[in-house]
Amino acid sequence: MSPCPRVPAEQLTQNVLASHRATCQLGAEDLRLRRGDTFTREEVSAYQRQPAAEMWQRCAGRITEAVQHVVEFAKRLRGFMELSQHDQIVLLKAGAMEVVLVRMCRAFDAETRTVFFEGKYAGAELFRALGCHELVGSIFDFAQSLSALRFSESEVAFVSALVLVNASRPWLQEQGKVARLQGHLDIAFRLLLRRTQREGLLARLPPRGRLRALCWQHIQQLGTFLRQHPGVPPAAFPPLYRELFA
Ligand code: MHQ
Repeated sequence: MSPCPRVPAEQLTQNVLASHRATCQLGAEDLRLRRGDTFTREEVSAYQRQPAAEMWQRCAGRITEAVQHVVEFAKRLRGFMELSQHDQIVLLKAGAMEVVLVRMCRAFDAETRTVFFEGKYAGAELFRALGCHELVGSIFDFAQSLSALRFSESEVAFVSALVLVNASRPWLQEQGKVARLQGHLDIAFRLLLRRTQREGLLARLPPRGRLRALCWQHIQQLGTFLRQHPGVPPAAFPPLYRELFA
């Protein structure tokens, strides 16, 4: 048997997976075990009876926590901290919420169409008080379509890294540097897929525009909410959430 030298691509793969594991908030096994632990009808209706403002703040709080973990993921990715601070911010502003939506498939049970939220699995109807039925439905549909791909943890890690390190984001200062990092990630991802006989996955990934549209819809809905509730100051939302979406 020939010795297996640690090629750089392999080290990068280890780094991407370790960064994901350290920052994914919820353990994959844990999430799987808790499937079926859904909110009772009473709990669901308590969420539904909340004032819209309260439910928006709750969700914004959870999304902000998730975004903070994505920022931590980025910082641990080899090469990311070597980009200019300006480009780090551009990539995170554009990609952090997209990564949250990719990560959602880990916390999603396609059989029951529920997502892990505040300790239990919740269906789309639990979020009714937000008043953005269509957006929530689209987010659930997206999670459903990713679930069908049956991602491994390594695959979620690479898809997340490649959503983030995207040289075609507007306003980058050192596009070439980002493109180089993206290229390394891309090669390592393809090697992993070949090794695991999952090459078919690439063709089945949702088009980039799908994620972009969801994030844009989220921003539009926040705008609509703020206009319809002039009594709710934007300051009621976490600063990072405001900075990204308001
Ligand atoms: C992450 C953990 C995580 C955290 C938050 C329009 C609006 C304000 C919200 C979860 C949409 C409602 C989100 C909180 C709803 C679809 C949002 C609210 C993976 C993703 C996950 C589970 C988020 C999924 C989407 C949720 C439930 O590691």
